[in-house]
Amino acid sequence: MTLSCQQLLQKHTQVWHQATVHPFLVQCKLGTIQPQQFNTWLVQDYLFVVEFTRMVAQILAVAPPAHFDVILGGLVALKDELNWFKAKASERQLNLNTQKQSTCTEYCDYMHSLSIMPHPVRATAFWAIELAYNQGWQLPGVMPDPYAEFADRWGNPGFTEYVKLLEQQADEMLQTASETVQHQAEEAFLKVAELEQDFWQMAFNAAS
Ligand code: HMH
Repeated sequence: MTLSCQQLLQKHTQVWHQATVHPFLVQCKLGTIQPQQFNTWLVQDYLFVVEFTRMVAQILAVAPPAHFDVILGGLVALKDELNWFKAKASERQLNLNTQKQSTCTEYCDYMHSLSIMPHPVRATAFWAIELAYNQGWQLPGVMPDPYAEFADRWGNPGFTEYVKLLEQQADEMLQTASETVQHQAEEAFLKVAELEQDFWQMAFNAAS
């Protein structure tokens, strides 16, 4: 039997819930997140997205040409996102030229470690990373300002559609993957889920 993204979500509901539902996001929705917590997330997520962009570029380099359109669209969105992060940081007078916290480093190192994995594993991780934010920022419901803009960036219908296309691409790659590679894809999904939870917790811990 071939593995699919939906099967991963169904098999690991608990870990995925922990990756996408966190007090950090609940407190954004309630408007009670502390600036120090939010700003920590903002700076660390910028540093994460820089490395994530490199990961996506490397995936493009090995993807079948039929997948280029979606991945190139993702890279264009990341170009915009990196500039947007810089604008948001500047509004808040945050310095982006700073060190990664250990959780952020661990996540970035993990993304780089995927470069030696077979393409189906990387496509699955790519989908999971984007789905985590797509669901995470949507699940709490409409957020108050200034958080609405952040929730919309990853929760908007266009982004949801993009994540569905990434799922189709990952599923297609998994269909012809060996059992070993399918197992590696499942491990990657679980690792992404764990790191997502840790990332929220890292920012949440920045409370004064
Ligand atoms: C930690 N995961 C993290 N940051 C992001 N910007 C994304 C995922 C994007 O989907």
